[in-house]
Amino acid sequence: MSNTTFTMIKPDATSKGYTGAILDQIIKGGFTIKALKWTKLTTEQAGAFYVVHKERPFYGELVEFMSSGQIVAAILEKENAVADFRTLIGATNPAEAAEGTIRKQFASSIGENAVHGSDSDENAVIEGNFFFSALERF
Ligand code: FUP
Repeated sequence: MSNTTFTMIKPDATSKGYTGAILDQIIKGGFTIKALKWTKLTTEQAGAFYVVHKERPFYGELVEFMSSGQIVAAILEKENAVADFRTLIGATNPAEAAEGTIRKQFASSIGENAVHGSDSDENAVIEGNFFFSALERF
């Protein structure tokens, strides 16, 4: 079990002004921010980040959406970070997300679901390294 995970606040949530409220819930949920970046992905960068989903029918839409606006990327620390963060954000489809979760409150659809959370310790490392150099974390 690792104590770090990776998240992005997605373009739907940044454009609706939810960034502050989402970061507040992440911090109140017991996570420490170890690295933080507000940026925008090119289609090539979004395609590379989600390459694991390349064969899925929603890949094109996902890449287009994730490069359509600003995102906030962060490395988070907490005991049992990957699993606890996925509990905090709720199910991929906000219609199925539990009451009080970030996706239940801020997401509008399975595609535009407000936040990303790594699904394994291994992917948390890969995804954190995608966005942050050693100088940008502590
Ligand atoms: P999650 O780990 O909860 O982010 O969900 P997945 O890894 O299954 O999916 C990654 C992203 O692909 C989701 F955040 C949104 C997008 N997606 C769709 O657009 N349609 C789908 O049916 C499933 C996922």
